[in-house]
Amino acid sequence: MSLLKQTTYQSFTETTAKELALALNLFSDNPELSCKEIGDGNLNLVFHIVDEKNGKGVIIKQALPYAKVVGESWPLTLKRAKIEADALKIFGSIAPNYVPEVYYTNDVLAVTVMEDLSHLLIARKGFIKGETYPLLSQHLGEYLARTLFFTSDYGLSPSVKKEQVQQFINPELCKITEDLIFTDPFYDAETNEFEAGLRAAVEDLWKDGELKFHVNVLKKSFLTEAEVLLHGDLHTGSIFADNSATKVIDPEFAFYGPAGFDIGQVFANLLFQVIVNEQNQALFIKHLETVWNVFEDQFTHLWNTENKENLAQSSAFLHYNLAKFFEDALGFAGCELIRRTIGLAHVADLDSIVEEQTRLAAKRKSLELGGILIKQRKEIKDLGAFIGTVKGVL
Ligand code: SR1
Ligand code: MG
Repeated sequence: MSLLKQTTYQSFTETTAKELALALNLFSDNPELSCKEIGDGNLNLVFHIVDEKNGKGVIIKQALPYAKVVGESWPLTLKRAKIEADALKIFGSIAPNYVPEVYYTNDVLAVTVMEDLSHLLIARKGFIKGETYPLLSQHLGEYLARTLFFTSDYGLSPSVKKEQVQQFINPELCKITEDLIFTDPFYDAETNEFEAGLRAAVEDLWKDGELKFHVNVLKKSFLTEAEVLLHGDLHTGSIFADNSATKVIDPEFAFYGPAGFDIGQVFANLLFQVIVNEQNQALFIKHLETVWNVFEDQFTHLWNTENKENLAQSSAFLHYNLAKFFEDALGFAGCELIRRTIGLAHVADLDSIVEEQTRLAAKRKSLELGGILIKQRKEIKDLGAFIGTVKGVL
């Protein structure tokens, strides 16, 4: 039976991925297709299919019924493939420059076929190789402003927004975040993973009642505040880039949540480079500033020109929202810094540092900065204070 008509799920091999690409007629006549599984994320299979005749390629992404990073003992819903495809379509219509084009989706096979981005590199990998991607923060600021405004109650009508809230109910993937970002790193959970040299710092964190109070407040916001459609996993492993282009991929964690969450994940993952990349530290601090400045400018513009809610068009209410997003983003960034250092699913920015004392020092800074951002987010009122706080830890 043609793969296109299949009524049950089967996980793909390089051969079946190629069969699907052929059945979809995505290539010219008699293509000579090659296929390679290139997925290096935590959850999915990713096939890169190329017509060797002309170099044209597509990506086929397939969700596995379990979390690849742990194995079959951690079952995971295939529905995430539909969430991801739907989110790519919505984000693509709002911020087309920054989202890959979707060619085909199949909910039974949990498959999305999309634009080949293999001319770009995953930003985290590029950073570790020494790239700095000068336009990345401008692009991310614009992506954030457009996606967070146009999916809010103010960019959509409240009734359309409520339909989207329903469409993006994503309990299993949200539970991963609730556990791995907001819960497990703050007690002696089995999922945690850290080296012996960090134990004292980690135990201090587990004993810090004030920190745990603030993490509870942030977790409550994540659980309850349906402000905007979030990407939900916007770290630098979810971004393809080169010196002129930026594409945001992998929104399988998408759901309606607090706007500061996506901004905070971008902050935290740039902060890892601020911490580890002494040579380019000033450039990554500039990236942090640019993300927020561009986001604030463009969100303000959209608020003033595209707002569906007349009463909301007040500068005081706009500034109330921006201040809330900023405060939340600092807190969420703090949680991301801590979880990527001692929880499940680390970042190569830290783990690839070969020299042990240098690596441990970077990880301690990440934990310290994370704790400060969580506890002092209300006092860190603006970008200048944020950067001052970061520099105080370096
Ligand atoms: C079991 S999933 C672990 C992590 O991988 C994803 O990319 C998310 O960041 C998640 O927290
Ligand atoms: Mg991902």
